[in-house]
Amino acid sequence: MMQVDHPRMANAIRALSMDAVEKAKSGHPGLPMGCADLATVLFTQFLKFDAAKPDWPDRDRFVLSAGHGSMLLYSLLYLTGNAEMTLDQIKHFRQVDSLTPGHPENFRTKGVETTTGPLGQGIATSIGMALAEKMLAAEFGKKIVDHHTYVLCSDGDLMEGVSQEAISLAGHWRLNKLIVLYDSNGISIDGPTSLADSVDQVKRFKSAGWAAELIDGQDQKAVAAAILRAQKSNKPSLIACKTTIGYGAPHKAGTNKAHGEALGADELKAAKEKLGISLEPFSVPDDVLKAWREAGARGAAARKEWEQRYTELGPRKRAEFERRLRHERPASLAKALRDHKKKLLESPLNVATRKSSEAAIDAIAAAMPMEFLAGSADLTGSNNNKAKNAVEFAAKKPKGRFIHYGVREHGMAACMNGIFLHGGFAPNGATFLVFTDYARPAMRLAALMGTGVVYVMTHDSIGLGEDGPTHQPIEHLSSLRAMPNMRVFRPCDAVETAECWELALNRVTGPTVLALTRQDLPQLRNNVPAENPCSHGAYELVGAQGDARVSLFASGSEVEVAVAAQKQLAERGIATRVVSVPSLELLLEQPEARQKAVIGNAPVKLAIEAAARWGWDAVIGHDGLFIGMHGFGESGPAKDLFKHFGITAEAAVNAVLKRI
Ligand SMILES: Cc1ncc(C[n+]2csc(CCOP(=O)(O)OP(=O)(O)O)c2C)c(N)n1
Repeated sequence: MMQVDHPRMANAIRALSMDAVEKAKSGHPGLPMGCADLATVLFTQFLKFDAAKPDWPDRDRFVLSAGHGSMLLYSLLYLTGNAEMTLDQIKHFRQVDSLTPGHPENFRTKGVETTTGPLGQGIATSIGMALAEKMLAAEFGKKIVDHHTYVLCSDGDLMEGVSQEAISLAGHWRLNKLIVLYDSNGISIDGPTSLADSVDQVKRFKSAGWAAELIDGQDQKAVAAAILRAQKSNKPSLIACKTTIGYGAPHKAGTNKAHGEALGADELKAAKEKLGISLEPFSVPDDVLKAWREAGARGAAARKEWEQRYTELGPRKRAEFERRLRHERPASLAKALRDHKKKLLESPLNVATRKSSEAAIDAIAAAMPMEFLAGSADLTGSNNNKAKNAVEFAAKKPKGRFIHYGVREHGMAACMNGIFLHGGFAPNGATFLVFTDYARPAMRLAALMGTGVVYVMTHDSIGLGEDGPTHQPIEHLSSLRAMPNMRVFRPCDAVETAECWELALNRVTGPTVLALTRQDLPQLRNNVPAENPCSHGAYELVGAQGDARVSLFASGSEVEVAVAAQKQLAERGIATRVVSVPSLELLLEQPEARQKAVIGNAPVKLAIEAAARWGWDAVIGHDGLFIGMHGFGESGPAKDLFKHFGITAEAAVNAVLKRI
């Protein structure tokens, strides 16, 4: 490899980052300038990757958790020779349609492993990647799966609460191939971090079971030595790197002025002069670029050796490995669910949908035992998402496929993103629906990135009863339905639950919430059509005799209420139909003709859902009738609560009679 001074290599990152931010008149030069040294060491000496094949399965993962420092990553992609990351892209930093958006987006830019920007998410997602590596290595062998997950995080990442959840899990699981470089520059937006923080991060990580040390992050030899130590550790490693934000900027370095705005022409010029960089914008000396390109090709040999070993794996194992990485479901899944649904028709299950879900999971896990990766945030017995035969995962049991996440909903959701992005597994995680609030930032990133994860969210309404209003979700269904690319299913019985599970698992371009009841429900469906009716969001469950004067719409547990109301209205000679709406937003995504056909034109439209009305007007109209919740719930037995809040068949009948 050709020899170019380390400072000149690092300065190429600084130059591109300063220039790109200056041209965009927006961005964050401070982090790339401060971290250029440690990133140069990592990318030229340690990171196993081949710039020509950024998706090589056994590459090391690099997560820039401090996504605001995106120019660091874009500079590295360009310098190492990522084909799509041209200098032109760097010049279009933060512009519409560029591959260089403000914060790194994995679905836009090859070589970006995950979307970061909301601080804390990157480090939390990375534990899922490291976990998936550990599990997949145990299954397919170290010859095929053997890579590190490196993270670069900032002060802000470590201030965010989700980092604690992630750190605790990584330590407990002994994810020793997870190596976090912490850009400890002591500066955040408001000023020195001492304004709001006095945590000893090394002690913090050590207490969570990590190897942790503090080094000079501007000293290339110290960084290299620390990474070497980390690679040998039997614990996850924190390398706290003391750095100077905006390193090289004569007046702004070491201050919050270097954090999040262009340096300005004078400071930029002075910084370049001080660092010995050409004043010509976006220029990288030929020998420096060549050395960087060599670093980018450094992993090609390792990649080719891996390909050889991979060939030796044999066609069956290879096909399985590839199918798993593609997130393609095994053919046996469809059959398993078909058989399960047939069984339901023969012997109906009149149980809570969380229990129906458990029955579906048993069928699913039998069809995909190694990739169906469930877990719960300490509510396993309530969420019912542990398959009968599932083995619990532990640091020393990497083939276990049920994860006890502890009381860490946010960490769980972020971890699931990392597992999915790594590839090889279909992760699902469980808690109470109301606690999606605790997981929401990671759920939003899942929707944005399009990770096909499943949230098993039980206790989905006042139907959970005695735990009261703190535990009873009201606005959650509406708010999750409002999130782009989030699918929400609220099945009404055991058959719909199986159908929704099937749709959830086959949805690999975005996340799915399964909202499930605590209370028992009758099985309403006695047919299983070839085309999954839930796939259109809604369908007519009970038809009217003659032209319908009333359409009743309901989801989940309230479909039972609607069916009872329909019977009473029909007895009074009022032609009424019932539409089951397992997914309101999916119904609203259907072509107009189908929506019209399902919604129908009965003069009276009534929706019943034990939750907020938001969203239902699109079906029932502004003047439609709604029976549901208008405020928080209350503690009491479920049956009493439905009466108390007027969510009953009688109330529905009365509302219709008043209107008709
Ligand atoms: C969850 C979240 N809250 C707030 C922000 C806005 N923000 C961006 S960077 C930053 C803090 C910057 O400090 P630090 O993490 O130390 O980065 P550095 O200044 O060293 O680049 C904040 C608050 C964010 N991106 N994410």
